[in-house]
Amino acid sequence: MNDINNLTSEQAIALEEKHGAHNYHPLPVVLNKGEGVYVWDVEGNKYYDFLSSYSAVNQGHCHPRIVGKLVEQAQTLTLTSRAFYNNTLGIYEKFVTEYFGFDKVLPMNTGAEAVETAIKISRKWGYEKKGIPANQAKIVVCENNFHGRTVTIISASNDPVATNGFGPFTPGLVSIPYNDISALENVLQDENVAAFLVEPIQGEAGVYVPADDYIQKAYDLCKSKNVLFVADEVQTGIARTGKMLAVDHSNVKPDMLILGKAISGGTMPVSAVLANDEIMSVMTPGVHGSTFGGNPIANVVAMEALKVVKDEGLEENAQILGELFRSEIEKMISKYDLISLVRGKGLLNAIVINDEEESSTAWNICMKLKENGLLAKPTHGNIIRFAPPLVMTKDELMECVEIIDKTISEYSV
Ligand code: IF1
Repeated sequence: MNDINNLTSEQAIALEEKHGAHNYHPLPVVLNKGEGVYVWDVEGNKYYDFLSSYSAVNQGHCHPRIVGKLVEQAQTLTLTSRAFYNNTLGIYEKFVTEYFGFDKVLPMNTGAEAVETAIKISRKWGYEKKGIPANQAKIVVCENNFHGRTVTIISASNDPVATNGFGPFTPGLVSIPYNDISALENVLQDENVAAFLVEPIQGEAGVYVPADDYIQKAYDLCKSKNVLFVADEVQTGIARTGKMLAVDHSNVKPDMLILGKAISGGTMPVSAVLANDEIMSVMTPGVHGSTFGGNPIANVVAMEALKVVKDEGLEENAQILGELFRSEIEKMISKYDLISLVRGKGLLNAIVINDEEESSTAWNICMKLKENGLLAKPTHGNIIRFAPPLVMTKDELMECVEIIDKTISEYSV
């Protein structure tokens, strides 16, 4: 019964129900294989993966080059801790800082860890470089943000599901409306603000793309007030929005860049915080760290994953296929009342279902999409995120469009 290779979906779900914490409500599909844009369930059914593990498998599932480096390093040296040097970390640090154009990188594991790291660096910079009085530093965030699940990060959240029952919360996090320049201007009157932490596109909130000039104006405001502009590109980065970074659409270079997810091609937890020396110099020996941060497997995997993005032209592919996808969905909007709008950039898109947020329509549509061979999941209530791997071809995308059209038409009758 408990043989990984002889498990039915029902058995797998029952095991998780009995033995696992119930902090998720997954779609009832049990996957056992992934390759490129496809995943398979334990009964052998094949699906297009239109979630990409929330933009972690931008390079496609089990990319042979990335997995090859993982296996090779895993058979050589997996972990040294940072108590000692190793032959991969310096090479990786040079590679990734030159790749994104920063002086230094602080390697971590999960996205949340990288966000926490950026918050710590911002505060320490605020005290030591900006002269903010001790323990008075403020970090400005946006309403409806998603930056992770730690207590400090949810202290910046206005989502009751993410916060209820987890207090007391970390002080010093100030929330303003997203895509509202005057709100940012007002809050930056406070001289104790050390940083503005922002998603260039709010993913979990429902793929909210701000006004074209929002990021640029926000950046300029921060610079005028000696406030760090910190971009959380954990979900929008690594070519997802049609450029290497979502901030590239605004020609903005953040003071601090937070990466995660697809920096490893979805093979293992790898994250990073990048900044220039004036900021990163506040991180002195012993002030911060992590057992697995910068481990040899992560280092070689991340280098290969980032090379694949450029070698396979994933930025341009995401840009082209994203425009095609949105134009095809726009045709459906004119055909069906069920879809009220589509929004996104590159291959980070979402459709809004024409029903109450509390309705189960979006979920039911995702269940029908599954029956028709495509996996997607609602974000909040009536919004369905569509984010396939960036290696998808035009023909594969058009097949997915047909599946979505068929599903919506079936559902609309
Ligand atoms: C889950 C959401 C997406 C992120 C941004 C930091 C993190 C995330 C912009 C933290 C992580 C993941 C978490 C994952 C589902 C997914 C997600 F639905 F939770 F909100 F993508 F929108 N910054 N997002 O999107 O990175 O610690 O997870 O590595 O199941 O919680 P992490």
